[in-house]
Amino acid sequence: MTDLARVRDVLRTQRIETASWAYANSGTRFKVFGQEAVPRDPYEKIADAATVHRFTGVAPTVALHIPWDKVADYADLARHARELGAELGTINSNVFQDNDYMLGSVTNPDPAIRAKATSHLLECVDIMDLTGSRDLKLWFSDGTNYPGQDDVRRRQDRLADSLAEVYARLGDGQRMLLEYKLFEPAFYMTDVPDWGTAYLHCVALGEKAKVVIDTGHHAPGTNIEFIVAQLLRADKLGGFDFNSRFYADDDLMVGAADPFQLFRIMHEIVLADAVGPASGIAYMLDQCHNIEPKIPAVIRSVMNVQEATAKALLVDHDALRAAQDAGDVLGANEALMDAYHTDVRPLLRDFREDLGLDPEPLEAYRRSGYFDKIKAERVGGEQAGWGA
Ligand code: LRH
Ligand code: MN
Ligand code: MN
Repeated sequence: MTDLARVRDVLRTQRIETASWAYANSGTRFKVFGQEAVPRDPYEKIADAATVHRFTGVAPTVALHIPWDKVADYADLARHARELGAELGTINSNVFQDNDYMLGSVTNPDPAIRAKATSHLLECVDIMDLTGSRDLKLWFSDGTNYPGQDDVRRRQDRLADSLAEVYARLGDGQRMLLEYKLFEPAFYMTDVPDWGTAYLHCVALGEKAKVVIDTGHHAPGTNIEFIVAQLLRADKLGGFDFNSRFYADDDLMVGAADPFQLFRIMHEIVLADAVGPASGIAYMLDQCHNIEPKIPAVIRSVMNVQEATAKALLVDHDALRAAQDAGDVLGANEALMDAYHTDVRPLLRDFREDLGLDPEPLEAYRRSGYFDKIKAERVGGEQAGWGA
């Protein structure tokens, strides 16, 4: 039997990081629909992230993206976050929006362009020193569009050299998280396309290098929880970029397209006793809210992760193990599905009340008047967008 008090204890340790770009305008290559009251600078993005934390109680940190969140004084930005009850989190690098990177960044055939890309990654570590961030997250758009365009192995060597230079710059307590993505913007071959490639580079670098699983970066039908289990075994799971996909890298709200997949992922995490920060696994949202209101969408996403986690915590592990060991296929499946079908919303309402929060974060946010306040305040200036 599962003890509900234990479920709540574990949930209390869970932290979910939100992304600064989730609060900015975003869209597709066809159209970006601007929304009212969108932040105009990193300070306002952090204010929105702090608001999500105020109503959920489990999302204190916000990930920054450099240069989208470039400021003159990062220590001041960190102070601003603390004043609002939040903290700065992961630093995301950007070597994909400069004309020089058309043929790649750290894998580019031109050594001068590779040096430029590596120096940006090093600058991100300098910023981490100022913000107190633990993690540098690296995602590379590098790849080729045509067979023969460049030499696959030489590109891997160039990538390894750049990563090694940045790895050597990491301070005590700092980590490098390497994110993979199957395709896009490169279409024939991506230089870090899968967890195996990311894993090989991380192993070569050392224990401060870990793999990030972005749930939207796989081929349809990929068994992501298998990858989770494999990286957990190897102690190489650095974190998640949570989101949902229907077709490609859709960046929709986590748990919206496939809540069952999210549950299966969290089941592996619970089995490894890795829900809380002590595991060193970072739980981040990497989402874009193109047509829905952004702050409520982030609150909803945090709640979706909590619901999947609560269900995973309700799995009766004794019954599951007994059925597995007895070769009872249906019994084992039932042990898992029983937990998945449980309505955990009452449990989470109690959990929030225990934390001194409103049991219904979305309603509480709507009642709070925060949106009207920022609508009145954020007049003039230019709204931040994905990429600005
Ligand atoms: C690219 C990506 C990556 C993040 C984000 C800004 O696919 O989703 O995960 O760095 O863009
Ligand atoms: Mn991502
Ligand atoms: Mn992505």
